[in-house]
Amino acid sequence: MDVELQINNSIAPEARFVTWSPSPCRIRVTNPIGTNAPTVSVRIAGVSAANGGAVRFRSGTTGAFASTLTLTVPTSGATVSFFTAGKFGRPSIHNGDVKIEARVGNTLVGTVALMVRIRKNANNLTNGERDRFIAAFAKLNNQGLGRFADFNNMHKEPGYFQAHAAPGFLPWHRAYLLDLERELQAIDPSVPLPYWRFDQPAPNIFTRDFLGESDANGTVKFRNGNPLEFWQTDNTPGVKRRPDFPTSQAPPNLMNEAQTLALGNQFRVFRSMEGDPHGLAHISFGGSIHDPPTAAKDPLFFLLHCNVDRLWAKWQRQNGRFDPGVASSFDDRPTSRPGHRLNDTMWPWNGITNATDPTRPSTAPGGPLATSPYIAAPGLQPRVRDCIDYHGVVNAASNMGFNYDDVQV
Ligand SMILES: [Cu+2]
Repeated sequence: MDVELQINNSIAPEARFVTWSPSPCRIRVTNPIGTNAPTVSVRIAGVSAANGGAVRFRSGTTGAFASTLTLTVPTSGATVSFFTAGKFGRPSIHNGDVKIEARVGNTLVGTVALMVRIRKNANNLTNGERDRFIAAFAKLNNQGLGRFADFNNMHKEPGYFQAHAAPGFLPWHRAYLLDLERELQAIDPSVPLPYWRFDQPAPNIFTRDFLGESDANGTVKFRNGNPLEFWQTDNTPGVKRRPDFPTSQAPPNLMNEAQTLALGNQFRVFRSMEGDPHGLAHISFGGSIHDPPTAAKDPLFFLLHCNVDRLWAKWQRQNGRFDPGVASSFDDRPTSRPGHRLNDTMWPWNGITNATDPTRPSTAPGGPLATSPYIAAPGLQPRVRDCIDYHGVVNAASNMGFNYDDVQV
């Protein structure tokens, strides 16, 4: 007998990724030889490699997860649903380091390898995780000729007020990071976006093997062989970044995580974190990351913003702020400019330019938001409201498909 295990209801290898949130899965008998019974009892269990990811299961949309699950599967070939989630605290370190085995009695009847793909602290990555990330990022840049140019252009001056200084700041950057992360994953699906915890020392990030070491002139130096050594934006090679703090330490004077999370339990108060710590993290450097219109020229920008998004995610969990329909989850005002109200679509993914709406920039770089092989949300032209319930707490269909290593669901 053989069974087929479908992760995210798909047989495609590109769909074999899970987070802490439940992924819909299916099992079916593909070869019934060995039984005449109408159904068979199949037990599934996760098998983790050393330091690999770990998974758990449940049969329905509610209830507790367990390390094994017994399913009654028709021998006709009809599918049976179940759910798989990564076990919190046990993310993968590479693709396929956890597998699901299906057994009838003691006989192995099916297996599938997958990854618990989770955004992690960049300071703590394995060398393999680090190197796969910078390789994919450098490829997206392709020495200035790649699709990264769109991401740089999206964050330049004309788009400033689409994304900043208003309530949509956090949702806009959440969509922006996901768009970039999906492009990285199209290059290497084992790559999640890492974050820079700017309130803690992160010496491993500012090295020649990772995001580079700044010399006295603010030129970032990479080790020969680091794929970021060919980084190029706006026809200028290299990265300009001059830390105002010793990179063995955290930047001083910005709010730490506990202070940020204590800002208050209403979004309209919490969003002041756009200034401190977010803005202060940016201006703890000279160079391109200092100013919003040039900040996205520096790969570090995306790790800084990943931490901003993580802080929001942590605050959302702490205060239960996932429901876009509840006022405390967002600061929705009719007077906010377009792109910053709950039901507005966001530029540039909506493709709207000042040809039809004078409040929008003259171009909309990059086109629609990147798709995922198995996640429908937040859609090609996300609205602000599509970026709030990011892992599907209120509505499973809102799951954007990412989680953080230290943010429980
Ligand atoms: Cu920004």
